[in-house]
Amino acid sequence: MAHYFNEISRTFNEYLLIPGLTTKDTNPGNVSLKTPIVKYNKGEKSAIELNIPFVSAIMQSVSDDGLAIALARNGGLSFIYGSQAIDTQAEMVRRVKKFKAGFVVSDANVTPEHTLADILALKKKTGHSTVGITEDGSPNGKFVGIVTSRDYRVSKTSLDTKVKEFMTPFSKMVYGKAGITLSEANDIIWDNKLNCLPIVDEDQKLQYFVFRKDYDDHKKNPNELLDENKTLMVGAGINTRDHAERVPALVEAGVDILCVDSSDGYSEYQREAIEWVKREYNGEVKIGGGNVVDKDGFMYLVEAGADFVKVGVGGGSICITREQKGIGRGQATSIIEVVEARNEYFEKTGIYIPICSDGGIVQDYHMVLALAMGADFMMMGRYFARFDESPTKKLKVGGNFVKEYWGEGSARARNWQRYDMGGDEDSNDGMKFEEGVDSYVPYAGKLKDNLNVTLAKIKSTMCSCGAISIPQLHTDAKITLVSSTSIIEGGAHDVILKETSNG
Ligand code: RVP
Repeated sequence: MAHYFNEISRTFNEYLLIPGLTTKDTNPGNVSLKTPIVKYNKGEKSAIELNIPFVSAIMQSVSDDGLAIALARNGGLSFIYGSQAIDTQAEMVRRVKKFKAGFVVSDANVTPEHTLADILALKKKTGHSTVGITEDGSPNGKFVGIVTSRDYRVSKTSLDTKVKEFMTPFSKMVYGKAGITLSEANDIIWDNKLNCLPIVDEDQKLQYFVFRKDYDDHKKNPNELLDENKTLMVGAGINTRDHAERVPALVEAGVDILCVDSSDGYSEYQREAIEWVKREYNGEVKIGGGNVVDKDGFMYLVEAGADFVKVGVGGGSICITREQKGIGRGQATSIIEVVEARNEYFEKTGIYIPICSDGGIVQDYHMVLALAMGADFMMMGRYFARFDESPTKKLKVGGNFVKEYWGEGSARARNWQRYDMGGDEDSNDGMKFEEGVDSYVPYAGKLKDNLNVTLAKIKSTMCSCGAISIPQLHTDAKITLVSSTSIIEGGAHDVILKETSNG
């Protein structure tokens, strides 16, 4: 007979937190959101700790190098999407590892043979008025000059004027030599009253720009997630088909942690991939597994050697796996059961396995619920897709700004490896059916601004629960199920809302 689970499969929306004692020390300023991401032994510390409990989803529409840099600068970590060629994924990882605060790789570049019309088009596209002029028009080509808005007057200069006729040529420029520190670069900027200092190597190739406005940029990011060499940390998604080629390229690019990206992680393919990585790198390369939703799946991945386990099937905002295959489980129930298994395993072995809650987070308080239920960090797609830093297009639809957001199981992503069930079907031909949708999400602006509000809410909720750390929340949280009528009570009700209120 089939196994029946006794409890109903529930989502975060069906729970609320009950306040705990808030002491005078339990204030947001004292709250630490540090959290382990890889397994560790009792009494020791996790080899990688996040400064905020967020990772971004392994998705084309979410995690490229741009989002990875923004998130790591704010204390979290991105897993660069694996549904792309090995070399482009490795290149994204490399760009994050090479990122130096205050040193910007020029994203607006043309050759001296381009025209003012090209400069104006580029300015419109990138929003940047400083254009690097290189011999081949590439960001790191031989540097021959610079154009800023002070070099031309649209009303006076003809649009077909060649860049070489109005650019400030290299011979007249103050520049810094590759290898100088940010503070040395800033001294040159101040001494010469510059707005922007190009950094050039010994072959006169353009490396970076340092801008006056970024002078104390790094001081604004006290939470930065850095490795022991002070470079930003970054993760990457892998699949169970080409890991023998992909993993070495990612490791060589400097990746800090991997995660097997699969909609159903309870599989022999996944076990073999994790074992392969552990064997090949003597356990030194960190790798998470998933996704699972019960004890059996969790234990299977732990025994395979996973450094963390990712939980969630079918809860993602763009995910239609439950409708298409009838597979999945409410996110809250999944977390509760897997956490129980993790705690038992810890009791028995003294090894703590961090758990990542993946998908289905809608409200900020869902994040606190996920943590309170025992998750150590959470993976989000929709949340991050809304920001400037996500890789997708910003559009205006029906008078509102939106960003594109599509699932890895949608035809658009063509990520058949994530949904592959093995066998000799010709999966390379593409997926036979979709498990995700192509959608829009409301545009929300800069990652940092939104994150600051979210983190303030999380800290405030934790203080209400009487917890100033995630481990304390794990042990002290009090959680209740809510009835559907009490959900109505939770919103503004029985009042006539004014148009200006955002209720
Ligand atoms: P959400 O944050 O609710 O947008 O969910 C993101 C998660 O959804 C991802 O981390 C992944 O586990 C899952 N996903 C991604 N693509 C798809 C799909 O196409 N079905 N699902």
